[in-house]
Amino acid sequence: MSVRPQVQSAEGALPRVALESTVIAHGLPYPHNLRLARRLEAHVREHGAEPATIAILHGELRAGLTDSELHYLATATTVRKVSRRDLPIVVAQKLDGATTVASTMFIAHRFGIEVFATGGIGGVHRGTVFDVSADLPELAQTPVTVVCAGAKAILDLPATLEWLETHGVTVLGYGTDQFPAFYSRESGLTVDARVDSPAEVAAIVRAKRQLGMTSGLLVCVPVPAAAELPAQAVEPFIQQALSEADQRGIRGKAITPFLLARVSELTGEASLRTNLALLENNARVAAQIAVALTER
Ligand code: PSU
Ligand code: MN
Repeated sequence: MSVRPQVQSAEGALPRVALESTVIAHGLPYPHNLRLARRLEAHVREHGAEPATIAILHGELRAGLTDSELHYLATATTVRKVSRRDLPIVVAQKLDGATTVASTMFIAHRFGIEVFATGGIGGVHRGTVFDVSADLPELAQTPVTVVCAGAKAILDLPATLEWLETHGVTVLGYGTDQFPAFYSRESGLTVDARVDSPAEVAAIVRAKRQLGMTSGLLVCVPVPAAAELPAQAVEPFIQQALSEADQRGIRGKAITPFLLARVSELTGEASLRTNLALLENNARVAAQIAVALTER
């Protein structure tokens, strides 16, 4: 395991925010992905926290990457998408891996990082094939606060919320009563509580800790209104992407990157702009929460 010096010296002092790398290597096209990776780190710093982009390089768990390592993740085609089940393989075989929400949470927790910003979490997929993202059971078992824009709209959102409820994951709406739908601010589904400040989130994290609960916490931040895509506008494109994935037999870990890329093409990159805007916004909120957690 290895931590960059600035991240290391921040231990116990500077609040830290973990960032994932699957969105860089598999979620967004070059050069948007590299620009985004750099911007997320800058937003976290501007808000008083230290960013720690998580990845696995030559089998080593890493928290905090150099700019050339970010560049490598954004351009290499040999970087594997690593979820929890892939971790022992990439470590033993000394491979390079980009981490999903699940494996980023796992590694962040190993490094003592409590707050993590992402775009949209994985969840229960639509359709008849049984596919539930490893992000959900990770939220049920790893005590990291995940700041997201809800679950990706390509998923079955009601089923995803039901799964989280069953497994005891607290779902907060940040400035909203609704579970946001990634590209859109509203889904018609409700969260467990609305919070309106980083301090309110920090109080809930502390209460969870005092109760001895070892689950994660989901903080759902709606995409900024100016970048929102109305649900009715994106839904036909999601439907089309889903049926193309079905026809082409795309399954397993390839399905999420395929759907995100296809929806981006079909919306003339409008969904790409929305995806970037929500990621940047989540990094800012996550940094504010990390700072609030260090204040007593
Ligand atoms: N959110 C984004 N872009 C992404 C992802 C999330 O805006 O690329 C990634 C995350 O890493 C998430 C993963 O953990 O998609 C989910 O993949 P799967 O459905 O295969 O578990
Ligand atoms: Mn899956």
